Amino acid sequence: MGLYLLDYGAGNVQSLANTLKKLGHEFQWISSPADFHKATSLIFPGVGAFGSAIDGLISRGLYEPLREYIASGKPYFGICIGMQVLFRSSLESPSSTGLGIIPSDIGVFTNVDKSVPHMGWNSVEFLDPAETAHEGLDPSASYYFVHSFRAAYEWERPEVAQWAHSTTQYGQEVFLATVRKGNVFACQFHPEKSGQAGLRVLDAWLRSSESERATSLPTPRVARHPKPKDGFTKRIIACMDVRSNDDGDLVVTKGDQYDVRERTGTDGVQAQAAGAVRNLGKPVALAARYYEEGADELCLMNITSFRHSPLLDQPMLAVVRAAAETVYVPLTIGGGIKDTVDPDGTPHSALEVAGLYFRAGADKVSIATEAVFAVEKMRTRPSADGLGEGDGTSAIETIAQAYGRQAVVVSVDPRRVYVDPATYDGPYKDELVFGKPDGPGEGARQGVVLVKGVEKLGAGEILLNSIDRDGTGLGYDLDLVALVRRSVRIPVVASSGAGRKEHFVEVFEKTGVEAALAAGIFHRREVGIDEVKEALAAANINVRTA
Ligand code: 1PR
Repeated sequence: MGLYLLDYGAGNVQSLANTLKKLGHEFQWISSPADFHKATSLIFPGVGAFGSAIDGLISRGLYEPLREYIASGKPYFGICIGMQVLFRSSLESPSSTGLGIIPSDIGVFTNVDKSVPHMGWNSVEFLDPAETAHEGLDPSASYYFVHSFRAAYEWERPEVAQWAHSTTQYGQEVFLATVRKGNVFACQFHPEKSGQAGLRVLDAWLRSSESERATSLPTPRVARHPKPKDGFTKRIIACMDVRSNDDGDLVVTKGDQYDVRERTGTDGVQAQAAGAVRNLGKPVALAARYYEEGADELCLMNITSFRHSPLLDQPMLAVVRAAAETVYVPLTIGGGIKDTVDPDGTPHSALEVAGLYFRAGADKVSIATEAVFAVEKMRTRPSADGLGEGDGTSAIETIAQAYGRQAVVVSVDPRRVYVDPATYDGPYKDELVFGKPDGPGEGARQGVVLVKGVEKLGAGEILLNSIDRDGTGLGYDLDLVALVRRSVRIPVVASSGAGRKEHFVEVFEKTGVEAALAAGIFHRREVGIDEVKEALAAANINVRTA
């Protein structure tokens, strides 16, 4: 008897489990249809794609029992896909049949006025201002959303509107952030990834009595027209490059233009031997610090040679597991997301490797080297748009298919190379914009081919580094960032070069990117995340205050 979690075998459900433990709630996993009878309340942390969720439920014999559980009147809390499966269908997987409890269909965001997926922190608005059943939600807080498909708010259809509990605006679209009726409550955002605000939502639901929940709400039938500006915030991401030092310990390091070895014998924090791997702290402890300091997202990059190691010897998995126990904002893990082979010759696909990281507590994986190979390969299969065609086998395609494109980040590491148009005879001639030695050169242009290619293959976000700016503190490479931002419709994270809080204001104002990442200045405590956010707020840029 008691609280059960439903896991259909995809995505990061570990984070929810960690959250519940932190909140002091005991739970068990649904492992067979019979468990639904034992459950007195159920949380479905749906992660991944609509189709794979439905397929996962069917193949485990859980589809009908889930429907019966909800019909029985016992409390149900759906998260993200766990909300969307309540609908009849989704454009994401048109051949899959949803539970059909809410008589409407999940549509897709337009990317005409905004980047898609909707990835980041946004606010919610109650439909009935007199609403008292807030379920722990706070209209002044921000919650973490990550999805391309959404339930439109159909206020003129009473059979759908009666489910509407709160809405969110993204660009000029208003969609359902939460639904609530009788024993059912579900949210499109991830409370387990929404910091303290999200923990309060989960805690409130878990603590409210069943009798309270069983009462129906009055049907909210108010029109909700888009406001001029949405509540979407710009994200500040702290990045930790992790590698083993010469003693074999895993440390957070930081390069200057990707060189992580000490030149001077000091890293500004402590004296170190020249030639040693720069050591800026322990990854799990630093991750906890950045969560507490208000980072909107964290990135752990495995930059050591063990990113080529077999799965059996993968210390980054333990780092992710430990970090996910103290960090309640999204976690991206990069480095080594590729096909690997165990010493006994057993092959593991990039999809399997990614799956291990998701189950350890990562929300997104970041792919670099394999993305370059995939785009080179797709360019050998001609297509009308000139980008080429994927063959469905790349890491990007297979992971996006199983976990949804929002779980796949592609990390790009361009370096500027000035090419003289009079002498250049390389493969990208038609795509090059020849300019001054300090304008976008070949490196940037090849980067554009790469980002357009990975977007077509199914990447959900671009993490744009710059080898030239990395660790320099000179500010982001604004031309490069703007060029990439213009070239794709998925979110772009600017990285490399942040040295002052003004650099963050500048990159958002001048390029329109969705997020800015920094490493060195945060590690060395030169600028605090709170100072960055204050500067952004003062410049009228939306930020989340934790
Ligand atoms: O190829 O899929 O195994 O992924 C490897 C990943 O490791 C890539 O994402 C690549 O960017 C990263 N990487 C590889 N070598 C290094 C290195 O530093 N020697 N780090 C490296 C990339 C850049 C950022 C850094 C920003 C901000 N480091 O991680 O955090 O530049 O720094 P700043 O704010 O201090 O300027 P695969």
